[in-house]
Amino acid sequence: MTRMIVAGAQLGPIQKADSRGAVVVRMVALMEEAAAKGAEMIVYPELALTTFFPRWYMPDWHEVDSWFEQQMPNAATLPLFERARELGVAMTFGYAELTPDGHRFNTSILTNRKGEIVGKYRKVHLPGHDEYDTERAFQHLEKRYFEPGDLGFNVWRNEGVIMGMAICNDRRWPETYRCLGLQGVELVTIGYNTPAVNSQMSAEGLEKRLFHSDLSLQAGAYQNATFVVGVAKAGVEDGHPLIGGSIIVDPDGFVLARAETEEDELIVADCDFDKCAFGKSTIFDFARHRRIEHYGRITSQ
Ligand code: CDT
Repeated sequence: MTRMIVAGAQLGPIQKADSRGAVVVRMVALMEEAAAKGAEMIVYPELALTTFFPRWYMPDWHEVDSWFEQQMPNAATLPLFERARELGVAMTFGYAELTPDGHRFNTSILTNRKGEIVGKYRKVHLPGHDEYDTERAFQHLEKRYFEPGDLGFNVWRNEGVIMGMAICNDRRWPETYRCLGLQGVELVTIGYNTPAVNSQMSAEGLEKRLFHSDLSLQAGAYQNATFVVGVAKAGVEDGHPLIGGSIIVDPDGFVLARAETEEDELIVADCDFDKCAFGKSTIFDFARHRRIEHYGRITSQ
């Protein structure tokens, strides 16, 4: 029987001027709260160490690179890794990755309870645009600052649980969960930074954005018989509002825990991973019920 208390560590806003060190102090505080509640796994948001910098157009690539990490762990994040090892808490968090050969990715890593990195994911579905867009109320330049991830959707058996990662916009695509589901995933972790308003359509606001986030996470969980943890960076960053709404979802698609604020806030759920087996062996027994001869269009266009 595999049971684990899983925590989602929603972060409130990170301003442009906030240092990584200051953010890590906040992340450690949430980890200590999680450990006190018995959590063995903690999930932090996408780009957890900095403000959501893709909202800013930067012509100077030196400035761009100041938002990226060239090593993980590094001096700023080492205290987080050390505290994770001391507390025996596995974790996942997102950051902007600059590789030694100059590639930039929107990345997340997964550690075991010894603070060792066991998995890495690079965001596949990059939203937004790659040049300054005068038509938008604000920019979303992920396509300028990141390349599409080159690692695919993988899973790792970590601390007895089959875990997979995705990042923000990935949560809106059924293919994300299905690629992980086909590998037997039991826990999908997804950090996000989602603007509370649409930069191209003024009528869309917070309520609809929260609904679409829930809808995507709950459907992904149910249709793949897996737990899903979606964790926001929330609140107003330098005048730009991000949604909260972090949730932990069970394999039936029910929400087990939900963040109520747009601040640093911990949510926890006692996850019985044996609950994944029923869906995986009945209605979503992929080997018996999928009809792949009819799915060609999904990968051919
Ligand atoms: N970070 C991220 O992927 N955000 C997107 C915003 C889409 S609007 C360009 C999201 O899907 O939440």
